[in-house]
Parts: sequence; C-alpha cells; structure tokens
Amino acid sequence: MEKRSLKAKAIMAVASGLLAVGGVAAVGSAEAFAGTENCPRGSWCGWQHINYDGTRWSSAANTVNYVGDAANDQFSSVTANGGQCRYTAFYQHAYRGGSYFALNSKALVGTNYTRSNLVPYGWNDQISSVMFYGC
Ligand SMILES: [Ca+2]
Repeated sequence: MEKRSLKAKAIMAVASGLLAVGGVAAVGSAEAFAGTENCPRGSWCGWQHINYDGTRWSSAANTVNYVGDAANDQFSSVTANGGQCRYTAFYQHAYRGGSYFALNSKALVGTNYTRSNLVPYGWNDQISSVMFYGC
C-alpha cells in the first residue's frame, strides 16, 4: 500500500514537472502563417508541416525542456530568431536529450537560420526540446 502511494506521488511529480516547463505557444492558424518563414524576433518557431505550413508553435524562453504534448515530434519546418542569443539548438528528446542540430539567429546572424523541410535532414517529427545559446 505504501509502495503504491509513493509510486503515484513520483508519477505526479514527473507530470507536474513536464507541465511546469511549458512556454510553448501554438499561435494562429494555418492561413495566418502558411508559406512564410516569419518568426518573431526573440523566438524560435516550429511548424506542423514543411514549407512553414499548418500550426505554428513558438517560444521566447531560453530553454524549453519539453515542447508539450501537442507539439512534441510534430515540427516539419523551423526558424530560429533569437533576440539576445546567436544560436538555437533543437533536440531529439525532452530535457535536451538525444542528438540535436543548431541554427543561427535570423536577427543576430542572418544566415543559416531556417529549414523549410526537415525531412531530408532526418529531423521530421523528431524535435522535443529547444534551447537558445551563445547569449
Ligand atoms: Ca522527439
């Protein structure tokens, strides 16, 4: 009985930890952002489909340990536009686990800041956490 109770508490702690990291917002509709790489300065953005189509998710948080259930393993195109950090790392797993790739900030570097199609890179529907660096 006591063992089961502790296990339940541990599960609750993990669940609330995942909820607490948050910071990723789904914004707009497919129509609003379709076909444009535009991403607000200070944020990174991920789209549900290639060519910046479908739902766009974004965050201005320095570290997003988990993009959330709705966005997890969904991004098919991405843009990095850190406002104070020169680079953005996109990770395969939550809490910056697994492998990653990095893009420059559009605003601060101006080159190599976007991927319209993650499929040929082997990164389609893989990204689970994101971090700015080079701040
Ligand atoms: Ca993943």
